[in-house]
Amino acid sequence: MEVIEIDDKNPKKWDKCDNECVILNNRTVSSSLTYNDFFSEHLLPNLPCVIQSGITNEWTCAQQWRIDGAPNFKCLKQLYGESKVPVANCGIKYYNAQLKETMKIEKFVDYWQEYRNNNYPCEMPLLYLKDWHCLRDHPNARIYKVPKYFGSDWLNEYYLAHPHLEDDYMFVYMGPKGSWTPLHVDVFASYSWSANIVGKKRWLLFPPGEEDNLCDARGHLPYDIDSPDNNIPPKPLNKSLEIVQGPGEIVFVPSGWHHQVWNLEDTISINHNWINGCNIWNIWRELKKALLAVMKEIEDCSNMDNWPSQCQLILKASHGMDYQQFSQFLCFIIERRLESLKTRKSCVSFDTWQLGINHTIFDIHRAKSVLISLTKDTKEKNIRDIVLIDGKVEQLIQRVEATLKCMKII
Ligand SMILES: O=C(O)CCC(=O)C(=O)O
Ligand SMILES: [Fe+2]
Repeated sequence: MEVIEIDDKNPKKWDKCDNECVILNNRTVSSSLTYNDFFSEHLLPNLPCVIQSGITNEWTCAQQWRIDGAPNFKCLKQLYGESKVPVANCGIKYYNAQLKETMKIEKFVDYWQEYRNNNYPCEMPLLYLKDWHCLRDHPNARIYKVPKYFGSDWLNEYYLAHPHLEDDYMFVYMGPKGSWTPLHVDVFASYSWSANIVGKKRWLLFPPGEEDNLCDARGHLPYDIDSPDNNIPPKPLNKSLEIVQGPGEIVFVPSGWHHQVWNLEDTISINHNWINGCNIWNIWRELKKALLAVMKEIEDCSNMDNWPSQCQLILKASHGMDYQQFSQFLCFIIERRLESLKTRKSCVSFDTWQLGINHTIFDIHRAKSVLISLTKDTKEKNIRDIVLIDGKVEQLIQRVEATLKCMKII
């Protein structure tokens, strides 16, 4: 098992590098880039890149799912034909997304083959299989190995350790030439990575804040950045970044960057959403913002007894996570890492990557500082008792501080 580690032991240095957001000139990086360099040049400053092909070639899915540079339809049907998956219709807008239905892979592949064989006729619908939890449906199929760059993934670590929650953020996307994903920012403002097994994608990425220039007069973001119907004010869109991602290449999408994606050819990709110590402050900021929006939305009922709990319920439904779940998530990450320091046994992610000691300390430091901020916020909003049910969080913070002091880290 290999170790993922960072060079620096000093938490003060990490805090300074956050969110510098300078656009790099060269965004293509070699697959021999070290973990430490990816950490300091992309994760901490929150900057995108394309990792050259070389990593995906050895994956089982790359061998099974493609044939002569195209999707291997026969194999996909044989292996997964009976799986039920979400399929979007790229031609039908439903609220601010594409209309989705559930379909068997077998049926989707039959459609795809027919569409391709008829040279993508406009009379046929344009369907896109998205957000398929392939690993959850086939837990023993070792179809790919998460690249080391994405080995520190608190979100999927949490879900893999809590199988009863029956969720994760590890997906497969497959769709014909022309299928696309509307302009969006990823769930919780998480990072994503996307590896092309077959085909080519075009990406348009906007650094955080740049989306404000895309809004219409009513403050609404466009659904399709290419649509002639957009009433985007004539401001120069000088800060977008266009990427064409070829077969085998992996795109790293930073936290809070809006993006739109088009499949330029028949394409299959593996996509994960993830959170770690580098973007955890962004995740927390977005959660706070989302709660404020909910509070504003239902402020006319604020004299109801259980108004704070109602706000949390709506937050969970609309944002996907509430304060309580977020605090449990942070506590889980800290507990695991404290245990690893105590037992001198590294945390292992995806059965593959061992977290180095500096990385373990970095993770604890980051999770703890967000947890302190969360505790403070719950006190200010007078919701401490519905979020932090007992005194566990405060005790954990004390234990972390004692441990870091003892290791002469703070
Ligand atoms: O490939 C796509 O269609 C969308 C991918 C995406 O939005 C992501 O990976 O964050
Ligand atoms: Fe995305």
